[in-house]
Amino acid sequence: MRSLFFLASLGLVAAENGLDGWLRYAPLPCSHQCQSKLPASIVVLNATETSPVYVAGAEIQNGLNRIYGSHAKISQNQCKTSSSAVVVGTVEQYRKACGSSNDIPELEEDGFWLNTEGQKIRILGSTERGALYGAFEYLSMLAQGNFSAVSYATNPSAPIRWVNQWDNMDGRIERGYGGPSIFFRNGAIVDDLTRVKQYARLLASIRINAVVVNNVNANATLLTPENLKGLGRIADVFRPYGIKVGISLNFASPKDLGGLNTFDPLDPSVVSWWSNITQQLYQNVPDMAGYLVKANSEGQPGPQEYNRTLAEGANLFAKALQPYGGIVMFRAFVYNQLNESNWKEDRANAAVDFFKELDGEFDENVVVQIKYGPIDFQVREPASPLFANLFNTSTAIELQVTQEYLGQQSHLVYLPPLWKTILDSDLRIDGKHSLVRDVYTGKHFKRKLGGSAAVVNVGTNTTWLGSHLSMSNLYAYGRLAWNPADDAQDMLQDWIRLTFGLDRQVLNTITKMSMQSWPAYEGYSGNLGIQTLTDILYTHYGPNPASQDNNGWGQWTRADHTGIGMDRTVKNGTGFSGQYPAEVAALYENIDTTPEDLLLWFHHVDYTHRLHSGKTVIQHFYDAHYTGAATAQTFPTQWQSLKGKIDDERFNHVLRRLDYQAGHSIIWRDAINTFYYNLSGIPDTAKRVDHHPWRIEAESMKLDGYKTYTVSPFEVSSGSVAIVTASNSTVGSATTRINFASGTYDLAVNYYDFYGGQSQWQVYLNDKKIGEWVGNSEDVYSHTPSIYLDGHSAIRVTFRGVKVKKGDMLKIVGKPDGVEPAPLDYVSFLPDGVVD
Ligand code: GCW
Repeated sequence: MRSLFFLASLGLVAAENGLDGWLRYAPLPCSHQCQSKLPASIVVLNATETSPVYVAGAEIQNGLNRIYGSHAKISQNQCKTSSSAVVVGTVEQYRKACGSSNDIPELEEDGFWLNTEGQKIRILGSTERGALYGAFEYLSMLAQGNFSAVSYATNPSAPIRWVNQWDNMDGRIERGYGGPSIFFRNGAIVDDLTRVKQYARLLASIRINAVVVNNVNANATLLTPENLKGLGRIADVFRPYGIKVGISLNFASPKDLGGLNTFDPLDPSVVSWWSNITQQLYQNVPDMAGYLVKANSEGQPGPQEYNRTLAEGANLFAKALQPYGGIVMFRAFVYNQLNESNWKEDRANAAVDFFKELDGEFDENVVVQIKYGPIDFQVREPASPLFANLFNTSTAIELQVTQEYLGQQSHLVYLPPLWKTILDSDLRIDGKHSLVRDVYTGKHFKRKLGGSAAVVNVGTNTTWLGSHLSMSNLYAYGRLAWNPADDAQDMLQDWIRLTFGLDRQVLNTITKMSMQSWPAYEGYSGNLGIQTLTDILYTHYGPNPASQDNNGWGQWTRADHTGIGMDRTVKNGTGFSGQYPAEVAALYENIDTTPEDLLLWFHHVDYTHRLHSGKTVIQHFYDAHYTGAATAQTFPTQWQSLKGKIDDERFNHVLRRLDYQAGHSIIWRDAINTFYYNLSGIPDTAKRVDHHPWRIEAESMKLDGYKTYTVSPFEVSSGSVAIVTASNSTVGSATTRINFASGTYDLAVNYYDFYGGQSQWQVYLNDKKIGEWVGNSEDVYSHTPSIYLDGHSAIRVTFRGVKVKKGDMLKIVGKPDGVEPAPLDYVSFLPDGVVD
């Protein structure tokens, strides 16, 4: 114990790989006051080792030991209310074992009461699950060095607090950035479920009560007898943590797997097929949470193929599940391909168009699961108007912890501030206060069911999501599912203390970076409600604004030479604004009252349209991209100030990503600005866009073994041209004389690193090697790698403090590997404080 503190005080913090997430129970000093508050024993009111109450006791024992080195013994079922003990169980178990007690408040389902009086601690849940939550809450206090006396009850805002994994049966994860599946491999459930147990522990600690283990783009083979058994094994691992298992279904399973000639939801053979499969599922998983269904969406089969309504489709499953108490989460993410030449067409209209008329037709155990915005997890969207259009239907909100459109965990983006813009939106239903969070939790329309689901997609990587810092999003998601009114920064700070310790500077620095991160990302990706502007036709990662338009996906910007934005007004556009209740509709209908961060979501305007600030839209774009990227440049330096305060393993892992993000934010900045400059012809009043005084283009260097290459899209390359080796076995070199004034510079090299090879580059100054690197980013970072030279593979490496003399020779040698021809875009010589 003592030696650990000694090491910590020397800055030799033990290496950590992230596996324990925020449940590390890192050692803390225990003062006299702390000693007097540590319970000597733990009483568990259920002795069955697989019960959540027993798990709670074991977790407390482990936590006390790891944090404070204390050795509390677990005793079972005997109540020691007066001595130094923590008692954990349900209220009912407590009353049985310890006699009646009238100080315990009324609790709702899964709620708990935490009562600490010196060394006497009571953690009582309305259910065993609630007791486990209380235990984690108590441990969270201890791990943050908090010994205050508390006595309070807390209850969940809603019964549905789920996560959705988009894991495929072959072990790959759709939009997964943390490695392959912890559940599946080669079409079957994995044998070793150790990681599943560790995931269960993390999820239980943030009060998640169900996990859907497979992709909504579902494979019917999950329902083979062998896999049903495997699901049973998964459920057995989750059960002690109070977590139920649910599965995604493929609507066509009766035909594809069952051999029927139809999957018509009203056909009796289909109905009995599903009821039979459901029965078999419950034989294997007696407490299964239910089904998640994506139907008639993005190529998935559904009831509409038989001219049945989506409600008829949902009710098919609802009826099969009803006898077992299961529920159907039916996704509202249903839309068709559209024609952009029709000014009135709009994918944003789809959810209300499809679901409003079905209100009241869903069975009681159906919950319509609605993505937070009308399109698809964009950097900014208004709240989905469907929340204001279902008066007699239970709903849940769908969030995305996995950062599909938000940097794919290779960029730091703390999401709760974005989520809060939706959760706290007042929809003014019937002219009355109606926050989105009161709608989906069931409060507003007085519905029993409701809640949240988040796409999480953890994988086998020890960081779970691909990056240590992105775990704050998972942590905060759980907190918001319990209480959507929680504050984004408060949740973050709890997570920081639990994940990185109690040092003030660590707390302040990570808080600052995280709170800056979403606004920065919005700054350098898509502004004023135009969406993320990523490549929607490929990996959803790097910049490609043109990909939004001229296709049927309906994520249009309608950008042309004079203007940009979707006219979603009733007056002149797609009519989308009219899907909101009157007051909100009026707000969005009028360009003067539309919040400016959603201006281009609702209105098509000229680039010269003036914002309230007096700036034009185009100038706002330019400025926001510069400001956003400038903020990202500060992240590595902010992080570096924590060296020695965080173990090297996590410190370096994070630093590498932040360095990468700083470089990629410049690629974003330049691509988007160049694209709109090119389209509008309107120059940046600050003369930054397409003006790069510190750059030397690779194509302008003396090339040997390298040739020029025209990059597509043009805007992701400086000057739209890069260089690649003449063949995939030729070593190339690019040489140039340096004409900048003698001095010390940071040397940035922009290149492309894609999947399918690990090229090597070396930089020489007057024939002296000053740096080298390998194109292995596909193994290092978490985003989906590209197989092209594009905005996803564009990347920057920086060598700091390089001393150069005017007239020195710079040479870069590139050695291709596989299909990757050691591509180079440009170099920048950056004087102190310059970002170019
Ligand atoms: O955001 C899109 C994703 C798809 C996903 C789909 C959905 C699972 O790009 O990968 O499919 O949404 O939510 O169904």
